[in-house]
Amino acid sequence: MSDRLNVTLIGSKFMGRAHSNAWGQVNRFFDVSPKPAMHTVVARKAEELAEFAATWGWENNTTDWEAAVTSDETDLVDIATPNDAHREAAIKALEAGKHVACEKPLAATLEDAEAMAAAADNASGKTFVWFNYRRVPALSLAHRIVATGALGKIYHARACYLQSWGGPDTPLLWRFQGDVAGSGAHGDLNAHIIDAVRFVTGEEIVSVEGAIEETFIKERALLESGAGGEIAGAGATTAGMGKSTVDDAVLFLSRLSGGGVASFEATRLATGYHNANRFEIHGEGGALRFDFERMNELGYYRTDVPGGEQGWATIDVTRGGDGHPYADAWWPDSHGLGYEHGFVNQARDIATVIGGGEPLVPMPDFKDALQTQRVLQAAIDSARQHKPVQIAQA
Ligand code: NAI
Ligand code: SOE
Repeated sequence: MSDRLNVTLIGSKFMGRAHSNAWGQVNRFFDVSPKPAMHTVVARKAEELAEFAATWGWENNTTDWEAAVTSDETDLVDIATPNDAHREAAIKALEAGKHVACEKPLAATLEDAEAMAAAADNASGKTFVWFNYRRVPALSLAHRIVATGALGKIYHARACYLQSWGGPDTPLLWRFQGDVAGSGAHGDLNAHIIDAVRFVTGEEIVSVEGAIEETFIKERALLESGAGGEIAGAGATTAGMGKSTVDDAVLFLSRLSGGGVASFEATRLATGYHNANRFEIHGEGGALRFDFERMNELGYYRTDVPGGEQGWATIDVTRGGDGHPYADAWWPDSHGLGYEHGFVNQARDIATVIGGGEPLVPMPDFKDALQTQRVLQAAIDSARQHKPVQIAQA
């Protein structure tokens, strides 16, 4: 096998930029084998593509995704398109013998996710899903702490993902179109925190006991041209109104495989919060808490000291010298990491797994992400049918 891993990326906007940065940085900070090479970027607007490719360092660019995905020169297909486009590109790539790294949620629907996982089962290529927060050092460390047994039995997991960009002025972007996104805040944000709870606790979510799904903003302005700025569509020109066909918020209660309980809340209308991706885990031997808005910190409450000395400690997780995951590859201790580092860390682990090595912390593949998708679907079923829903386990 050549030591070069030719990456073909589909998508050139928000995640297109985040992934381009990751593939561009990974060999500078990590010594991986095979070495990712930025072979081809694919997007729909030919007029913007050449400049994008030049800016980020892609060797080739094309609007023909099928040719790029099946090309003999492609080793890994990286999918950073809206959710409804994941299935076709992933299955085409797997059938062509490629490795596939796909953005979250795995798909717009459970049916698509099942088809993708089945295709992965029958393929020679390896699969990966960009649940990037697993590779934020605080989450990686939380996973490791729980894995040592330090928290003992887990009683509670409490997770929320709170944003506020989805107000009435935000136009009818693809994230508000059910046939493209599959769901709203639910698949967009609950997917991350379901994955985080599964990853950190090492437990599965076995049932949804009750759920609420709400669409507050029923109609939004129709886009006339382009999508405007990233996520909230700022600067887009609009004409007329159209129906939003996704949730703005979904909240649900669950049971964990170890006997504990968990709550989840995702919304894009939490005025005052911009990217509050949070969890708290309470076990018999201690507790952990995290908030992405303070991503370089992990809260840890230990009960193995005298009661009078117990209290929340705030760990600065960027001390590579003290063994914090991924931190040693970056800057001297306590020099801070940002959003983009999680993606570079994941690029490191994707290349390592393709080369036959081990990721620093567990990597979600299509089968793993299908389990998160089952939880997403169970929450919607529970909300719409007003009843508890058991979740099939892999
Ligand atoms: P975006 O709207 O910023 O960019 C989407 C890109 O896909 C654009 O280049 C667009 O031209 C292209 N595209 C759209 N439909 C296509 C199609 N049918 N075929 C080929 N290309 C198509 O969207 P964004 O924010 O980059 O989201 C893309 C994916 O990444 C989604 O699945 C989203 O859920 C996920 N995402 C994940 C994040 C994370 O934290 N891991 C953060 C943001 C998005
Ligand atoms: C918008 O809600 C968004 O960009 C999501 O699509 C991402 O998955 C999340 O990580 C940040 O917010």
